[in-house]
Amino acid sequence: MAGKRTFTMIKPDAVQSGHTGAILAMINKAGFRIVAMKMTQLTKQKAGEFYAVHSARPFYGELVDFMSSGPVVAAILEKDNAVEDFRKLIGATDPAKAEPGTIRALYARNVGENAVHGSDSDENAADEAVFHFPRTEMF
Ligand code: DAT
Ligand code: MG
Repeated sequence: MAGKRTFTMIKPDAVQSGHTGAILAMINKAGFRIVAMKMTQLTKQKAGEFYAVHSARPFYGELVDFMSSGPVVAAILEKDNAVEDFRKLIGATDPAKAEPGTIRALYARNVGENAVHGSDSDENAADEAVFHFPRTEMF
């Protein structure tokens, strides 16, 4: 399955603003199949583990607080070249630098509250998928 799957979360800002449906429509229109999906709220502990790679960064505390501040929609997505194509669909981390028409250009508030997560490699996509979903909830 290398290259076929990525992991995403619609982040608390976008869920709270009512953008979940529009973002899922963009994901489907771009040709991704939903393999797993749920609405859930991360504990601070779980948000901290998910973003552990950023623990030395100055924004880590803010990131963990934000990601645990409200519900997210977590999903596994399938498509050829899923990781790279999804990163293109979401746009740059900072919405001010994101290509027009990307999910972040349309819906992100700022570099911290940026509407969606997308995995950055096949290996991380697989790790992030099993961090959130048991195999029995992947279809
Ligand atoms: P991405 O989400 O595009 O993969 P990343 O992995 O570099 O970006 O960072 C993870 C998250 O951390 C990002 O979505 C939002 C937050 N973040 C990154 N850079 C930031 C900054 N300069 N200030 C505040 N939050 C930041
Ligand atoms: Mg990243």
